[in-house]
Amino acid sequence: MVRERVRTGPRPGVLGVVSVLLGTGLGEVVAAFLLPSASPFAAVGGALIDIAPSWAKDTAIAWFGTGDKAALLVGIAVVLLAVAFAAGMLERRRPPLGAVAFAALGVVGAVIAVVRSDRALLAAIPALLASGVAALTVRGLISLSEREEEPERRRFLVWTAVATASGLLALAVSNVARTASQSVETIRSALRLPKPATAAPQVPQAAELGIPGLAPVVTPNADFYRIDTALIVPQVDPADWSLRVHGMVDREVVLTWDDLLASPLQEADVTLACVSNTVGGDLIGNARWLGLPVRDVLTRAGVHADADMVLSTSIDGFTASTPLEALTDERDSLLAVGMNGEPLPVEHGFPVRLVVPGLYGYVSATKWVTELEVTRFDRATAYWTTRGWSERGPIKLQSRIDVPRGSVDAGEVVIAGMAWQQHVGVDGVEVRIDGGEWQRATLAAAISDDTWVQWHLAWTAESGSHEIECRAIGADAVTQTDAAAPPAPDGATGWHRITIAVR
Ligand SMILES: Nc1nc2c(c(=O)[nH]1)N[C@H]1C(S)=C(S)[C@@H](COP(=O)(O)O)O[C@H]1N2
Ligand SMILES: [Mo]
Repeated sequence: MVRERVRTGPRPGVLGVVSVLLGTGLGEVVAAFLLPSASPFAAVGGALIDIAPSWAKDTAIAWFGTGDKAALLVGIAVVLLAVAFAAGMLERRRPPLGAVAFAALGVVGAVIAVVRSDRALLAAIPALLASGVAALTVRGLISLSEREEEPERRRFLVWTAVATASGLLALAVSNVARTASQSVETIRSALRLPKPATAAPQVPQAAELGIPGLAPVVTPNADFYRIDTALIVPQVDPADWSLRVHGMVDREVVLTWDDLLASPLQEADVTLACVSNTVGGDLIGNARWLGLPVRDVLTRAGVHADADMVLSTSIDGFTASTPLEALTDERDSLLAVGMNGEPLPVEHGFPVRLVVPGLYGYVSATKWVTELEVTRFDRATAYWTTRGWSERGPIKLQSRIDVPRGSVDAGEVVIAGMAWQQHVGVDGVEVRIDGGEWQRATLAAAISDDTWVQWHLAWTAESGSHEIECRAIGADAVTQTDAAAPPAPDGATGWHRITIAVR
């Protein structure tokens, strides 16, 4: 027994290093996509730096140059790998102490990441994942390495190779993802957008009822729904961005970021909605957008009289087909650069996206937009229209009950919700309880016809189970239909119906 242990040499230490490589690799990938500030490498490395003796720090700096950021990171990596090596040796001699050491390091890393990050518990995930994977890997590989039989030996070699390769690959992926996202987010957060040439009127105070549980009439960017086909959010540097307007036009126009910002910008409150929103669903949000009217660039290009559609393309290849008329009529269709007073968040299309009042997002709201092709509906289709969704996508009249939810105490209860039919407007909302008479709810002040509107109704609730339904009446005097339709191909219809238990 003792002789065998001596014979193993440095191999367990190397396996410790492989395990840490795999663990931190996976942790880094998860952090890069989940929450870049929770990088376990940075967290654990930072902790090691804090506790490392100064001679170690000095040696690392002496080896790798004069204390710049890269040298510091290399230094952290060296210390981390040294600890990994030691933990591997320990695991061989006193199992499972090596694995326990990794787990402890992970807990320390998780605590540090949580403390350093503003997003609390989520930040613990990458470090815990990294240390868990490292602990399991070191246990598995070392116990496999002790088997002398041929199939086990081969399995050991294969697993060691797989773990090493996966760890290196994961580190490379996370590195690419992080450098890309950090640089564009850095550029974005340093940006100051110009003031609008045409400002939107102030949101009336009476547009916000302030009822707990009711959606706010202006959706904070952080809560705004997000829908797109992008697996990795495109990272577009405004300096590299341009918009090409071509197709059925008199002259091609290329607009740069500076051109765009130098143009007179307009502000507009517009509620975006997804065609996939189900009755009562929350794939809808309202924001104050700042941008250049699309009409202006189309006028510069000179649109041909027989064109009837604009095919917009994003940097990642998504396309949307928008009726030309919706971009040239009086409505506030924008090449938007701002959302609620800040540059577009990266996941909402930074630096430039389309916003068209009255149309579902799939036919209008192209994020990271780089191209407008003026064409015809009988000549081109777009991403979703090629997949069976309707060519035209006007937003349908809808209403939703936000409160109450679940159960309430008997007595005075506020029923409240949202109603919308962008670019047409909402005239009223009716509510009925247990299939009784329709009662007129009170509408909050509307921001505009292009936005949703809040509504409320007082209800004296008696104990038992009750069904509440709502329906809107459009500004065109048409009442919302009860005919149930699914989202495909052109938007869900039907009344929102909820059941409430009254105690
Ligand atoms: N580039 C790109 N833009 C896109 C999409 C997409 O998949 N890719 N999805 C569209 C759809 S279906 C909707 S509903 C809106 C959603 O915009 P949001 O994520 O800012 O809420 O974006 C639209 N713009
Ligand atoms: Mo959508």
